[in-house]
Amino acid sequence: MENDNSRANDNTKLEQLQDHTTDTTDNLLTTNQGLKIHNNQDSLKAGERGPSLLEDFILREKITHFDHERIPERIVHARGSGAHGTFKLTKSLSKYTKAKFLSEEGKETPVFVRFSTVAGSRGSTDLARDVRGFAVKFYTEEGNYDLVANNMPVFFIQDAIKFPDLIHAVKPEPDNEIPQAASAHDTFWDFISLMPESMHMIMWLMSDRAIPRSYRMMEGFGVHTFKFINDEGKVHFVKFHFKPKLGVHSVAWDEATKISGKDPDFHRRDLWEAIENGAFAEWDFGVQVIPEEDEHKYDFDLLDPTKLVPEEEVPVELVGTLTLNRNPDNFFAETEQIAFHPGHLVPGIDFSNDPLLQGRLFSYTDTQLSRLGSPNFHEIPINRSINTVHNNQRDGHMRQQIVKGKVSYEPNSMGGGCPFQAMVKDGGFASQEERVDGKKVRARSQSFVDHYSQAKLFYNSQSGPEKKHLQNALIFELSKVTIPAIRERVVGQLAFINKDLAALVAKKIGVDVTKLKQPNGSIPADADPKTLQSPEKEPLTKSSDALSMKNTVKDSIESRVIGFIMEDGVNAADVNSLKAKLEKQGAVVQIIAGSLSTVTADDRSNFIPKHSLTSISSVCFDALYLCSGKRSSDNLLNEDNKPGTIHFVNEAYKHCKAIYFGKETDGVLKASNIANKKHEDPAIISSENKKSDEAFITAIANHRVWELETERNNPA
Ligand code: HDE
Repeated sequence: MENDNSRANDNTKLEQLQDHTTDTTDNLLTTNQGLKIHNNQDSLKAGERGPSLLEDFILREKITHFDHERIPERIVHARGSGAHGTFKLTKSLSKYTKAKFLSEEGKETPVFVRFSTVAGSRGSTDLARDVRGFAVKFYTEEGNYDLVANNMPVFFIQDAIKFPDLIHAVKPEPDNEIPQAASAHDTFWDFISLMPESMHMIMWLMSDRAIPRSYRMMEGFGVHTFKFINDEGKVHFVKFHFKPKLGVHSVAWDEATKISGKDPDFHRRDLWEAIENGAFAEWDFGVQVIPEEDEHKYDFDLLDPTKLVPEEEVPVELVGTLTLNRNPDNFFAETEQIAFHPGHLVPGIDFSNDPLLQGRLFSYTDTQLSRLGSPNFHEIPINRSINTVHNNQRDGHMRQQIVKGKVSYEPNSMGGGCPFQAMVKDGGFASQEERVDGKKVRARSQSFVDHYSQAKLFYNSQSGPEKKHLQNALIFELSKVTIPAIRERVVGQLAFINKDLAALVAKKIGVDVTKLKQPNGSIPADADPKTLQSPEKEPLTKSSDALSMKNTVKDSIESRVIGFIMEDGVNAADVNSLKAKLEKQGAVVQIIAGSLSTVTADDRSNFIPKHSLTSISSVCFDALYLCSGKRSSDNLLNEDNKPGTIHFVNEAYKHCKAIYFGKETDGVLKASNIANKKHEDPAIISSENKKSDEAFITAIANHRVWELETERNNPA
């Protein structure tokens, strides 16, 4: 695939960024004042061995800048990676919304997307079991529109007032700052055990969605219900979706923990390399649209962010494509300094009264003030709107814009009344008029008090292997909880979702289910418990195909990383032919050998290994090819290489990956666990298979044979 940079550069936002981009190539070193520096090796001293002089402004400038080059990391979502791209509308939504970027078919809007984990620090591993952020900034002609989304469609809590509690519980514990980027600890599960409303989200968090194979293989969800408003002022409720063209795929938890050691930047590297290689990441953008009059038609409240709208009840209409096609030039200037805010709106989109969303509307600007340090953060190049900004706000730290004239107030006559307010017909934003009557109360709607039905829906919708992974995740996490009463309370919560699940987990974490006295939820001291009891309710939709990754797209091997294991004597013809076929379909082939020394093939041609058996492990690959050639196979089994080769193969087998044994590699097969396989396994391919190359490609596209996991993990 060719890297189509011309396409990547045709973008108004990128043009704007060019004005702020510099390149040191062929330039002389200067101070920040533009003074050319003659000596960058020695500070100014009183004598060669004497003390440094205060007058050394070059030393002072350099050290001072260095001393201040860190800013506070994001309080949540600190670890992230971003990329530029475009959003192309394929189907007009003008009957629902007047937002211009959603109205004109074919219109392209520049975007910057930042993916993130939530709990860990900036330097933490990408493979933590966690929710992923999926924040999209659309640089529209009407101003910036931010869709600050996650890779899971629901959230832990129903009201923003609980967010600091949730985050304090999941972050490292305050006395010893342990553990990093992990929810498997006492405080998180203590909080969860007392928050029944979290249980639907817990099902998602314990599922494989929390350990994606790639940022490019996860969905994005706006979570809250938003509103669309069209030209006539008619309102529809809307839920936003991004569906990855490559399908939704995950790694196994055992792999996740190992990748965290072998390559903690796994997702960041994957996104970066895919874009550099021209394998642009793509998502379909979709909406679930609900007429305003249907607000109360469902068995849940549309304003409750712990609920999703099943696709069986409201199908997702695909209306656009999001493509990420350009890596940032500078991580800090772009990915770190980008500032998202769900309150960055354009006409035609508005908020619902979801109490979680309402609280977010305060938080995001507030946090930028401490993170980026000034109310002028909108002037940082990555945050600038492509629509010019005119208002009477002025001054403040690091102000960049030079606004001419004497007038910075309104109304004014001295400035001719400018800048004028915009009429609605000229694109002025007017909040959707909504009648709101009510007593001032600190309370929650009774329509929010169903905490288990959609948790059941999610669990019921999972395939067998997905359920197993979810159970194992709960067992892993709860086994790290040191306080028995917390483990008991969580099992009590699980029992409201599925009794077998609760019993299974209980057995593994030392909880006796027969002795549980489980209160149905946490009850504030002054509340009437009856009004807060979550009912034992079944969801209207019993099971939803869209919630299982089993039903995802499995038709592509694009950008899958295939390890070719070889040694001297490898059959060059077979290697080159398979490599060409895989690369034609967009896969990435990487050569692994006993060492990084050049491999000499049977025809005296050479292969240069990218990795050695000891520098990487199978967890960093999607599939393996044991390259044809008796001599290569024998060399892979010599005293030096055998442990690495066999570990590689056995581990890939355990993780349900496709493994292809080329000609005359029986020796490796026999020495591995695969020799003992008892059942037909479509992802173990031998050169004797008919159309073996094609069978390998199909197996890679299928991602993993999760259904054979038990068999593959018990080879003897
Ligand atoms: Fe956020 N969230 N959040 N959040 N959020 C932040 O803003 C907050 C919530 C999400 O890549 C912070 O700039 C509150 C839901 C993403 O820069 C902060 C509440 C969803 C990102 C903040 C929520 C999100 C953030 C931290 C509950 C999914 C990363 C730094 C009321 C729909 C954006 C920052 C990026 C970041 C607050 C809940 C998504 C503190 C108070 C629900 C993807 O403002």
